[in-house]
Amino acid sequence: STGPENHKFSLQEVLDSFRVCLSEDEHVSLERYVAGWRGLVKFMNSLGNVFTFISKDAVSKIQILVNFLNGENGSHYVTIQSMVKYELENGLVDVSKRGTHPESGCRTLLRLHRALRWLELFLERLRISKEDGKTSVMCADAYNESLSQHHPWVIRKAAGMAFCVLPGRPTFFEVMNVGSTEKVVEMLGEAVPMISKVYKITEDLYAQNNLLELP
Ligand code: 1PZ
Repeated sequence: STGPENHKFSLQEVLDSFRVCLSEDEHVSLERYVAGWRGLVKFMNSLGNVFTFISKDAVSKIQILVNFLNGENGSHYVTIQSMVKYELENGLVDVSKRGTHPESGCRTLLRLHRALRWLELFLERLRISKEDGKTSVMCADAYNESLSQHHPWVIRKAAGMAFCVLPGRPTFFEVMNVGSTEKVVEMLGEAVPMISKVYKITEDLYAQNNLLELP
């Protein structure tokens, strides 16, 4: 394969995963969604060790989904839509409180889905930021507007501390390995609407099935 793991890392390819995970009829490929998350984790790790407590959680959620994909019922996990249908029809989801299925595909993906909203908001702030923009502030604002609402106090505190040590905008853009600032801005201009679309499709699917508050 020519995935991002085989040569110099570029955030462009990672964000491309979120474009190619959508089929024409708006089904979301779970394998490609997960591949996108793998790349994001890799990117986050390249920012420094302080982010490992965040990436560890993402990695364990990615692994849960990969296990379903590679498991004997993998054929039901081809798209997010088929996963939801299969798990609900077979009573594989703890719907109101944690019980016999604490690690369903549906609840696991919901955590990544909520984080995807943070990513969308953060990347959009980054895109429109000026040269002296503070990544830590953009990151915190995006977080407070989205993911933080689903986190207890202790996690919010720890996340806030991690944001403070985020590298500045120039380093951040460099680590993306996309090219000049203009290139990064252009790339983000294409990537953010795709992420937004994947987010919206998943959100609608979860809303229709009453899955937005899964424990
Ligand atoms: C580039 C800077 C990275 C900032 C990332 C901003 C998000 C901060 C999130 C802090 C997560 C802390 C660790 C664990 C949290 C879990 O409790 C929750 C809920 O899962 P549960 O406990 O119910 O099983 N996990 C999440 O909310 C998923 C968090 C995934 C974070 C992925 C960040 C992706 C970063 C991409 C970098 C460009």
